[in-house]
Amino acid sequence: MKLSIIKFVALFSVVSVARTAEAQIPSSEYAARRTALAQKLQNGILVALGTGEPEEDFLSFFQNSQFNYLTGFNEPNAALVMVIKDGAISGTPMLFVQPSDPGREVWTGHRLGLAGVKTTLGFDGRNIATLKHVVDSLAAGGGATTLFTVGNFNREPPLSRDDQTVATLIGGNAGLTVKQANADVLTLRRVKTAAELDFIRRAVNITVGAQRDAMRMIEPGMNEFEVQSLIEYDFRRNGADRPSFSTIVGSGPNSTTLHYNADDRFIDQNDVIVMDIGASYRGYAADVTRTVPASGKFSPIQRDIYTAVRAAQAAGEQAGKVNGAGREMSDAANASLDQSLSRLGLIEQPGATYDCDPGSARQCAQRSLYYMHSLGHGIGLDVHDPGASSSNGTLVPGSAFTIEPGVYVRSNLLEIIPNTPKNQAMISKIRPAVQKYANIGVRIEDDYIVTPTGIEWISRAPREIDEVEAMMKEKWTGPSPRDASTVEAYRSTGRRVP
Ligand SMILES: [Mn+2]
Repeated sequence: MKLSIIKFVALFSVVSVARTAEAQIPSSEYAARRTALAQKLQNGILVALGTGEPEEDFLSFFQNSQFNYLTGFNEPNAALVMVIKDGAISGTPMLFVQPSDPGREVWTGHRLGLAGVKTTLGFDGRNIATLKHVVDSLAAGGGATTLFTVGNFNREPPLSRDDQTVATLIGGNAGLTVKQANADVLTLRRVKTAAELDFIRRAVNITVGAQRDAMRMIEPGMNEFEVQSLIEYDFRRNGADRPSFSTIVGSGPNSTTLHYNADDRFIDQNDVIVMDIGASYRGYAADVTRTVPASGKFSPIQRDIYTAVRAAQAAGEQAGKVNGAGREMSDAANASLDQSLSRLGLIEQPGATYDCDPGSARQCAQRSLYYMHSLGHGIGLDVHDPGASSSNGTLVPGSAFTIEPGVYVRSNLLEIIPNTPKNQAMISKIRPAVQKYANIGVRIEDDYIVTPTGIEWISRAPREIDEVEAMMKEKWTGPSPRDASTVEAYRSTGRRVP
């Protein structure tokens, strides 16, 4: 079913309603971000492109993170233009937007329009239809030779929508050189402000609540989708915009697939279930994983793997220091995992390697047969956000990141390893353990922020074995009651802009 959009302009009188939209983050903070960007770019014209209208009807619009970071503006088909001279913004930044159109707004919702952009966000509001014309005159009049661009660009064909827009903008402006400024914006996004950290904390708290509810509800015979739906219900009713990535509820063999998200298998009594989930709150992402036994009690073999992963996570946590190297956390987690995997017979010994290509040219850690991702990543506007993490960078205050070791024993592991003499020798030793632990996948993922005085664990869902089992024993009486403080927090941070 598709509705066609009909213009109703003639039927509706134009009434301008005063709006009291507050920015979720103060306008002054957005202005400071633009000032910092101007300082990096020094001289030129900056054009940052917002996300277009979704091509299919009925899909929700979400502004891209780069444009959101610079403007806080949440309507489609917008562009930010600012002239930068000697590291400072010259004049008022211009925000090119879709003009008010009451007939169209009947279908797609309220637009701030040119005047609203000025009063609400402090930009010089312009009609998006005039973008090319204005860039032409800036290029001709101001003597700028560089057009800095922020948007979604492909390095090679097919050209993206934003590539095409930039091609149009430089058409006829032979003196203008295009330079992408995406990396400069990403650099600014590495360190989060207090307001950003507050939203990350809320996203994480909502996600922790969903983990607790899921632990209470799970029982064998349920489908993964029943668990997924409870989690996403908890997200939205507590004010989350949406899941910050596809909800992963993977039971049994699915627990060993890293990005499994079909979420449609019936859960067996002997399964573990990986729940890798995150709410997005006012644009900011959480990312928290728990792994639980369907039976409510970890079996001895499930306990073996779980204990190994939890020990690696604890080792990573302990190695983290304010202003230290993220890499040290990874190294500590790897060393811990090597000890555990060796003890369980899953690798030959700590530090052991295998031939990871058939020509035996490349050696990989045997650990990576079971743990093939990095220890963590930054979180922020994107679930994989720029910034220091437990894998790399320097853990400066304002960093927000995950620590998420895992061990995944795939049942066909030994069949997909290159067939070389060295690997055959390894396989003969590890085969019994691989068969013993087949189809057990465990990931434990928590979120942290770096303050001036320490690294704070902010995702306090049950995670020790006894805590998880105790939570699963709680009698399930339905979703957690409505949390008035969460709803109030949503109200007090203002509605999204617009
Ligand atoms: Mn993650």
